[in-house]
Amino acid sequence: MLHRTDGAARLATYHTPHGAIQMPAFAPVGTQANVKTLEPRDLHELGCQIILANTYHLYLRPGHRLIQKLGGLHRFMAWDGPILTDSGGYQVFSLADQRQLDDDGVTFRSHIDGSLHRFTPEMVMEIEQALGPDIAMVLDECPDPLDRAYNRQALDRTHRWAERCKASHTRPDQALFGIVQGGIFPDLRQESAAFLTQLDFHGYAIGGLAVGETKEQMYATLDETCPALPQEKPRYLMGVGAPEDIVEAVARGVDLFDCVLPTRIARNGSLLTPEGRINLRNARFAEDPRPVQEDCGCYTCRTFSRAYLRHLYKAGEISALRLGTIHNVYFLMELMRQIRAAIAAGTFADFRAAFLERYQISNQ
Ligand code: PRF
Ligand code: ZN
Repeated sequence: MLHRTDGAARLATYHTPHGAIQMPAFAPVGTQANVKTLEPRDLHELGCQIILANTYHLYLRPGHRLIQKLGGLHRFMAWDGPILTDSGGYQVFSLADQRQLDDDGVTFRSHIDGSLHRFTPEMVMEIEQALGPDIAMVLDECPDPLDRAYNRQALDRTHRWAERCKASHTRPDQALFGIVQGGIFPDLRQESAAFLTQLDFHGYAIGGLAVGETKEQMYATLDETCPALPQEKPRYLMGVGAPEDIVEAVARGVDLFDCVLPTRIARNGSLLTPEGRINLRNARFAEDPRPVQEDCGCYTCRTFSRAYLRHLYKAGEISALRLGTIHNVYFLMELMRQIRAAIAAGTFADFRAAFLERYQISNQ
């Protein structure tokens, strides 16, 4: 349900069988039915509203039938909030060995034991319906966003797969989202948005971005794509989670994000602050008595100094990974709360300008 807009930014509530999601929202990634270093009680305490899990990984290990037998993904991992599963299309392309793609589906070797498997739209729907997340994603192909010929040809296949996913999806308690592709090409994006809109999905993802194009190209593609999607349905930008990209995408009409960024960089010692990332392994923090972020309400910042956390990282203590992850996930949850508050107050443009003025973009 759309509550209000502020420019193109949207404040909405999306209802699932495991609770409501206040949007714009960010979903931490729990690829293997686990957000690395965190437990469900941590996720609740951090204010996480929804998490993402991966069909590709859970199908290969421990298997969707086993998870189904044990009561589905929610019970299996003891997380009672909303779950979204990615379809495996993207993971087959980025992780599996020896992929062979045809119009009917994709054959690949497991990155775990080399065994041979095949994903078709029907098989992926079978797996996602067995896993039982609140939101399932269609099988898609994510091409190089800059290659027009490849995107032209992949788009027709992605659209036929979307039709087949829709036709074989029968769980009434599970939402199915379509995935818009089309690289950085406005006409292909518009065609994709129009085609998927006519199939009437519960929500729409924007795929194929943050995979090698520039930020300017990604933002321009969002400018073209968002207005072509239905107003009343949620819009989900897949695999995006850098704070500056979230703010820019919300400004263009995106409602939902997922990314490994906060959890992955935390395990490297890289922590998010309103000024940008800091790496706690850096010698300049050796005697720093301050918390990671002065005004942060997370457990890590309320309890430990930068100097102590740096010591844990340098000494290879596993607690460092968890304490860093707690801060980074809290930072993103707090960013989303601030974004929602700004949209509610009609001050999102000011929030965006102030955030981007203060936040130094870096990749370390
Ligand atoms: N498709 C799917 N999952 C994804 C992507 C995609 O294009 C991306 C691209 N950023 C991340 N995850 N199915
Ligand atoms: Zn903190």
